[in-house]
Amino acid sequence: MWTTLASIAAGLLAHQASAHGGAVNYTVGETWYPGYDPYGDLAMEDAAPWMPQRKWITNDPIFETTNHSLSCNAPGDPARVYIPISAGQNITAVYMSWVHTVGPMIAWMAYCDNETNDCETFESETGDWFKIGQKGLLDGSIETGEWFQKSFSRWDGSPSLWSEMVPRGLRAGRYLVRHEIISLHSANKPQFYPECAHLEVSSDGDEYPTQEYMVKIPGVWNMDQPEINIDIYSPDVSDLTVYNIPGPPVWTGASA
Ligand SMILES: *[C@@H]1O[C@H](CO)[C@@H](O)[C@H](O)[C@H]1NC(C)=O
Ligand SMILES: *[C@@H]1O[C@H](CO)[C@@H](O)[C@H](O)[C@H]1NC(C)=O
Ligand SMILES: *[C@@H]1O[C@H](CO)[C@@H](O)[C@H](O)[C@H]1NC(C)=O
Ligand SMILES: *[C@@H]1O[C@H](CO)[C@@H](O)[C@H](O)[C@H]1NC(C)=O
Ligand SMILES: [Cu+2]
Repeated sequence: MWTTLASIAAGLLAHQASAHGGAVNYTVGETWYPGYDPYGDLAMEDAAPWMPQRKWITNDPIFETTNHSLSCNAPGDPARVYIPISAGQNITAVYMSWVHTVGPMIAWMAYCDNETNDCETFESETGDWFKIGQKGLLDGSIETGEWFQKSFSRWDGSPSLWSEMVPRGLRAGRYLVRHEIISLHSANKPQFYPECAHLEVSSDGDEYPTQEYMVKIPGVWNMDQPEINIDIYSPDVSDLTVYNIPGPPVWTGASA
């Protein structure tokens, strides 16, 4: 049912028309899992029994840190299957023609914490979200330096890949995974690009992060945070060579 690498490049090239972007596929090992294409056949995607991604219908960013769609985008309807993955494996999000260059990228997970551990009935806003990985400023200065957000993009429409590891010791169960790109090229007007998928994690581990790693989304970001409400062109910011990614520390598990 799932395709492998050979067939993908042509499909992604067709998507360059729209600006902004988002995660359209996931990979685990050699297996590709297609997600929503907001400019594709939404009726087909809504009916697709193989859909592992929560629904999103536009490439446009979310601008408000309090927006109720910040957790899993809009409209955020639940996925219908889980991507199988083992603790310690990488989940890779695939973007089409990502065009922005400045700002952090953060991968999050949240346990679908209800009676049946069922992500299909789980409201993403109620989740206890923890970071599993993040990528920021790799080299140079905030305004003109090399951010992962710039370097991961292939620019020619071929798949742009972003991998983070599901922490090795994480206990088994069904989780949401959330890939968030924050773009900071507009002064004091941050843009949030989140997409979520459903994961079925298998594991021999029994670890779970403590409260200091957990946040609600929305909730984690606000316009009092200097790393979020930032003017990258202002003289006291543009030449800085350190950008501290805000939010809780990344949880890698005790056996990382
Ligand atoms: C990637 O996702 C797009 C958009 O949903 C889809 O058209 C394409 O077939 C997917 N590619 C693979 C290899 O799954
Ligand atoms: C939240 O973001 C969505 C998607 O961009 C947008 O359609 C909606 O108007 C926003 N809601 C509020 C309250 O700003
Ligand atoms: C799962 O949790 C959500 C709250 O996030 C709740 O609305 C839903 O009814 C729960 N489903 C089950 C089966 O417990
Ligand atoms: C898995 O993800 C980590 C974190 O980004 C990365 O350092 C590592 O190279 C990835 N491994 C593979 C095999 O992709
Ligand atoms: Cu954009």
